[in-house]
Amino acid sequence: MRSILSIAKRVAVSLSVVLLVASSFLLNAAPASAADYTVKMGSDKGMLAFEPKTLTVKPGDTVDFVNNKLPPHNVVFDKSKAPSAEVAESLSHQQLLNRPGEDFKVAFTDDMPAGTYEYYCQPHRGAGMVAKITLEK
Ligand SMILES: [Cu+2]
Repeated sequence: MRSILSIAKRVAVSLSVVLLVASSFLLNAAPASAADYTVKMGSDKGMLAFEPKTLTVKPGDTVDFVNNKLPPHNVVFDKSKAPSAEVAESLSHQQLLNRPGEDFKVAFTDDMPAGTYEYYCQPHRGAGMVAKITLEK
């Protein structure tokens, strides 16, 4: 004969399993939190390059462009190499950064079309200081 206690234990165990499964579904359904990326202007090794050269972001993410080596640098998004010329314009930072450590942040938002946005540094474009950011949805 089973005691009421052992039945109560079995009910409690199966209930907690149900709760665990349900909560893991909830966690999976929750949106990933926004990420902050850093792009160095001028590589650590002293090359005229953005580091990293390619980056994939999602809406809500922020990219911090930090002046590193061989300034001055700026960031100009190429209107002809972007899903939207308007967005390329709004992401650009024409003003030159002169001091190492200076930075500016760019936010990618849900109202921007997905795709690859190419950008360059105006003074060093000819030297190959070009890179791209892909907005993925
Ligand atoms: Cu530059």
